[in-house]
Amino acid sequence: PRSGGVFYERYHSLEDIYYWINKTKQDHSDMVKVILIGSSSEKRPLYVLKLSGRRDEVKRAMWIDCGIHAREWIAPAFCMWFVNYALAFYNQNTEITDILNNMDVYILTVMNPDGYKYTWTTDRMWRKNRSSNKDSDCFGADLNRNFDANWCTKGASDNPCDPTYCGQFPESEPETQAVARFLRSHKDTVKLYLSIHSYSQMLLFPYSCSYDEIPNHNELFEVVKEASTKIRRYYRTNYKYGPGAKTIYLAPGGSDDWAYNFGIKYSFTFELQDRGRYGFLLPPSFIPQACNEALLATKIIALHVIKK
Ligand code: ING
Ligand code: ZN
Repeated sequence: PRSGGVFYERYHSLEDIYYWINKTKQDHSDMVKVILIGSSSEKRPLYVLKLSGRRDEVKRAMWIDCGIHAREWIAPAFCMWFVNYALAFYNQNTEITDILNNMDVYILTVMNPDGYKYTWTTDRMWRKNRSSNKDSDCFGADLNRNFDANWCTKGASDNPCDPTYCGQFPESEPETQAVARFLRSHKDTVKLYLSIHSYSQMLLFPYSCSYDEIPNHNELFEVVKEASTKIRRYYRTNYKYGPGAKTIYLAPGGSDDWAYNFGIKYSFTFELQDRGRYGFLLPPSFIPQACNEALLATKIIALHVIKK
């Protein structure tokens, strides 16, 4: 059996994931805390797992969110994979030990629980959250168009019936607001922001909301280039890398651009497997490799931030 165990090689229902969060906290009470950061528009709780290694001085921290888009099932699977790996290999693997001893890790396993639930029950290809829109019968806003970064300009839609609907105003959605508020209240410690999506195999950094080049472009470019090279060497998978607007498409209101402008200078979006053969319907047999690729990139970036 692989390190993840068969549980982590499957996709899980929302109920299973809530159960898993609670079980993980109970089984690892020394390293894991659960923080309620808000609730979804259908009033489901948004729980963040806080992983810590050495429990001494004030530490820096990193943030990972998964499942901002409902249909991207590999993303929550990665958050679970990461937590399992970190807890299993703390004090066994030097890299994860280094990371956890120098940074607390905040993990939001399913940022969009209402949408995720909806993809299990009703529409597998749903992307947005499930909030009701006034003056429209269409539901949901795109949480990755709802952050305050060139909000609702070219690359987003102001039509509630579209999959990239930006919402009524920046942070109009409770899920967006919960994440932004948490990061605002942890401004001094969170140095690295990571958002997990699929598909297309890319390691992206700001900006997606404009073609402007960020001040530390070269540094972020070099670190994702190194990650992409290592992934290719270890797993023979190609990941493109670069700023979002040039590498994938112009997309305002994204979380990584907002986090960057807010002051988190290491801010990334990963697009996991695949490149379109299965797309959002990535078979469970691909979970281990897809997650290990993202884990490798996460380690490289986190270790870079620690060394700075
Ligand atoms: N891709 C992202 C999207 O929200 C993205 C691309 C990255 C946009 C970073 C904005 C910022 O469209 C997917 N697959 O969702
Ligand atoms: Zn996405």
